[in-house]
Amino acid sequence: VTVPSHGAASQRHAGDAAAGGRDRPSVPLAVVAEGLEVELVTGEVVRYANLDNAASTSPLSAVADAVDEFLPWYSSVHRGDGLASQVSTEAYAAARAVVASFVSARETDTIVFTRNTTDSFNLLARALPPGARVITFAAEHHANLLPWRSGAVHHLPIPATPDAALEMLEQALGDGFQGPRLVSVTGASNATGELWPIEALAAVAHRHGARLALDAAQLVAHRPVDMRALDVDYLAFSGHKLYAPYGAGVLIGRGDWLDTADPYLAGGGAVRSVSLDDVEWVDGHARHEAGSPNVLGAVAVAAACRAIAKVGWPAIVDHERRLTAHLHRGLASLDGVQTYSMWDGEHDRIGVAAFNLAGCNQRKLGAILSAEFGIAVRHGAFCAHPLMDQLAAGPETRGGAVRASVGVATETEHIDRLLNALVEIRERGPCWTYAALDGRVAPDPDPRTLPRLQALDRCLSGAER
Ligand code: ALA
Repeated sequence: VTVPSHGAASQRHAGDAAAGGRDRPSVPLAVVAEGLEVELVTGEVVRYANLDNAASTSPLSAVADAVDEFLPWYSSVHRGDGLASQVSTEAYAAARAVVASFVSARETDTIVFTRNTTDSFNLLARALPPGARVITFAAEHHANLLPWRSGAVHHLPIPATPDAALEMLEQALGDGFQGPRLVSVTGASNATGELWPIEALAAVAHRHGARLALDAAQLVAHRPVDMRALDVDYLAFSGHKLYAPYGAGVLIGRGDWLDTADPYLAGGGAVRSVSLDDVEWVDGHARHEAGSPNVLGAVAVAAACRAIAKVGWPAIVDHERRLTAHLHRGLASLDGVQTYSMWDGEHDRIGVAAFNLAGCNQRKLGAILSAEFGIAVRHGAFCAHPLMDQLAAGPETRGGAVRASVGVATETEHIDRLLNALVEIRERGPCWTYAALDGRVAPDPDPRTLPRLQALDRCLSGAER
């Protein structure tokens, strides 16, 4: 085993000084994971460079504080006579109102707390009227592809430009079908970060009498989402990508289909009356939220919405645009690095970049970045197999890539570290040995010790399966 000496790369990435080198995030939104340090295979300890925000985010400190303060008062919602139950019931209702205001939902919209975006789309798929047709694009995340397959779904090909998306939709909706139709599309690609023309797509959908559902899983933490201005009929997102990873997501939208559908979950809380052979279901959000709700998750989502609204979008968008430009410019300047986009030319995007490094498969590259540089990325097809099969086709990449993604806590230094790491790996390969292990690539040997988390250890140590 050779010991890496990472300062020795012959060619440092040129962007360091210009971009300001190591800095603090310019957005005053602290995350709980700030200052996290990780061990490298060399034994060196470095600050963790989390470039995997598109998958999941650390909670904002404001979110964790709100949840911690609430915990002693946690109790049943709508089910108890105790004071804590009242506090919980009010917190749950207030969380719904905060979320509604954060995305400018209409007064009449139903707001259902779900588990995540996937859950939200499964609920909406189950609430489609009989005979409804769904139209979506092949570029979608699996959460916005698979739930629709229980009915009639038409997949439009990946458009060559945003305008082509509008033309394709126009054509698809002009087929004379008279029944209910839903167009379901992402706001920002989780693989490339590119922003879809949602307002224009909604206008096309509505002109043809169809509705539009927006998958805002990737968008909602990075750009303002205004349901009224965009004129979208449904909106789905996840708390865990919005700095509120406590198990709640949201589906917001028009109540008629939701009130007519069978409850997503059958059980207590969703009913007005029950006899042994009959049941009367309630309308509104409660119809689809049977069982004790995830009030902690809902409070967390609301706390994240409030914290973001307080800081304001300009600071967040400016910070992320600057980092996104630095990331993409840096990757484009590196020989041997191929990045992926659906559309040619300059398009606005959130801070996501998918790329491959020639000569190093993506599984191994992800492992090296973690083990030798303390950088967290995701590799693979990002639950967007049809998209990545097209973008990263070829025997070497086989529909996969490495993805770096930024958030409010990302620093220029994290991106510089990634760019420098790619130069080093390209020039001299890994400095450690790696082996396939349980379907992934891992350092072999792996001398890193996992952190001792005492409370967690007390609950989990000794567990065997
Ligand atoms: N949808 C998440 C991602 O893109 C998990 O990584």
